[in-house]
Amino acid sequence: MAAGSCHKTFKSVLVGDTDVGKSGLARRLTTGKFPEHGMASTIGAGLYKLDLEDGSKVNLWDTAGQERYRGLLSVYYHGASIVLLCFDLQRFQPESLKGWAKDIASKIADDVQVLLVGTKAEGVARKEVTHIREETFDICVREGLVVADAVCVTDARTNKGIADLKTQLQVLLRGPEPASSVKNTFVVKRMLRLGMVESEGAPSPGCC
Ligand SMILES: Nc1nc2c(ncn2[C@@H]2O[C@H](COP(=O)(O)OP(=O)(O)OP(=O)(O)O)[C@@H](O)[C@H]2O)c(=O)[nH]1
Ligand SMILES: [Mg+2]
Repeated sequence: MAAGSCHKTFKSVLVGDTDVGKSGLARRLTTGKFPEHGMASTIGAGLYKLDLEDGSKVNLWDTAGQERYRGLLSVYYHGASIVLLCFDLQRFQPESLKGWAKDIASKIADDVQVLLVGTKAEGVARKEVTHIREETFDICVREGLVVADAVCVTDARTNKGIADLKTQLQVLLRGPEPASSVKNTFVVKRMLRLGMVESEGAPSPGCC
């Protein structure tokens, strides 16, 4: 930590298929701007510096979604606090998300938190977004990937959901919820529905 600084710098990683909008999101999160004229597909990874309102600093690694770079991902997961698993709400591909969930679950350490981030929400009906949110949770639960109790719905081009995503990052960086609140999560609600747990909690959906 730099002298005089009282905030730790966290590591976070953006992953997901090529073209889902990871780099656009990284730009919007860190500069407040969207690259309207497009960006080249990422090669390897790019590093963005994100300063959150509570003073937390995040080194945000924007990884390449193309298949040929997948072998590098373990390096980026190492030491990360949060993995942002991004998927395109306009062209949602459940099979692909399943692959990501399985792969991440096999590669990350127990203390890494995973946040689902839907991208390109512009023009996608609310009902469709709700359906996709539920499906993403179900896929992750089935693949054994523990995810945060929220799916962030964003559109980097229009700035939709960006402030909520930053808030969610702050919440996750503060650390895990007390065990007593875990049984009320949306994830557990989905697990109950899938018959993966038996006892009933008092679920309240979390979303941003
Ligand atoms: N409508 C809309 N288009 C977006 C958004 N974010 C990105 N795009 C477009 O989607 C395309 C791909 O965006 P990128 O951010 O480069 O995608 P990526 O996930 O970084 O792709 P790789 O680097 O290949 O992994 C570009 O044409 C962007 O302009 C968004 O929030 N809304
Ligand atoms: Mg990119």
